[in-house]
Amino acid sequence: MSLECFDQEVFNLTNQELKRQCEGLEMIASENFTLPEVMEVMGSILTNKYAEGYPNKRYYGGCEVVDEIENIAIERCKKLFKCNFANVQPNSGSQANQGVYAALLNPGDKILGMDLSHGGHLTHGAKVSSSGKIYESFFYGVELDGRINYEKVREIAHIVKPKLIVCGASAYARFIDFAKFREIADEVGAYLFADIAHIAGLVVAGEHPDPFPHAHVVSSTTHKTLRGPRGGIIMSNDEEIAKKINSAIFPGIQGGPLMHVIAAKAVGFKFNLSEEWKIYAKQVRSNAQVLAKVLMDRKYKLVSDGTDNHLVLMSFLDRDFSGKDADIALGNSGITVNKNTVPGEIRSPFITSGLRLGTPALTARGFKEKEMEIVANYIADILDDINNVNLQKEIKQKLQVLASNFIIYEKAMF
Ligand code: DSN
Repeated sequence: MSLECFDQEVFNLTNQELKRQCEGLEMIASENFTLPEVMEVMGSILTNKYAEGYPNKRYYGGCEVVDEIENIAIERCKKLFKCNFANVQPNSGSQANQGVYAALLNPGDKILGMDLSHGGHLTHGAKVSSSGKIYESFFYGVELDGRINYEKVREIAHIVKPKLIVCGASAYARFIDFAKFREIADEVGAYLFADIAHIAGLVVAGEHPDPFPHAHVVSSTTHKTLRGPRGGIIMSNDEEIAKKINSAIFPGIQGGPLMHVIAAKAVGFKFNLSEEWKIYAKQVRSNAQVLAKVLMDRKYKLVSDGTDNHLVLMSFLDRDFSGKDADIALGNSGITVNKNTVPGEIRSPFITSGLRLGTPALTARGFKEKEMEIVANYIADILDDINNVNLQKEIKQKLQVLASNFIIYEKAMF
């Protein structure tokens, strides 16, 4: 029986979401469009199989086939990140990070990460996350110019003496200097952990400096700039760390791995290893450059005055509207973004003075510089006249026409 016949409610909602994704413009920096082939294997019978353990060391029978699949995913992941070890089992980026901490730290150990309100991530020690509850967390941030001041990181590290330093961010538009972070980590005897969830797709294409050989351990999600299925991965070149990571993920924090997702990760990695991938990643950055330039030409302030990667962070500290207002106005026009705090923030995290915009999903649709220029100008038009609901409606229609020329999924998936 088809899903349509069996559960019309969920079928209809899924189609509604498909329509939303296809008709609107997706500019949330952490979202992307995965491949139909990735979805095909993710929706396969592999979901039925329990496979606690690792290839050839399972606690269940019948794992011969999924062992092969996991080994393919591991080998492709290692090739992609040019490293000796990969664990492809984490269900998410957060669980990957939890696994890294569990492997390398004891409760109460000190960690130093980027402040959430400066572009860091919840799992980098935020007090509301287990990373800030189990471990004693300290933070570095960005300066008012929107950039990490590595000398300040060094000063804080020398005062705090953390056992682990986390680098990586969710809303940072500049390259991360992994070599500099390692220098600092070595000075204080800390592990360097790079969470490259946002930039992994650029890193593997040579469009962002590599965290290896600098980081002791690296984590990522597979669904952001990598365009694979939702999930997490952990990589290292250190044999001892590798052993600890494996035990921390299973049996430490996870049970049976999601074999359908691991297979989908393998399919995604195959795409990431192709020549086509390099072209995509280059275009993501080029589109972000155009977006940044047009917004700045239109007198909008960007944190750090531009971008090196796939995202821009707009600051409305000099405007009489908030990130939330901008998020709503763009949402009314069919452009999905998210409000974000900015350096020197004066509003609450629910209101904010900033907006984070990314180009990975539009680039996956085939948008190039010309289309980005059009979109960026529409964004500026909407924000210039933020209360003009008629303009928002008008632009929404125009953007639907633009989107219809860039079909992301050839046919309805359901
Ligand atoms: N939620 C992701 C992001 O939007 O950056 C991070 O986990």
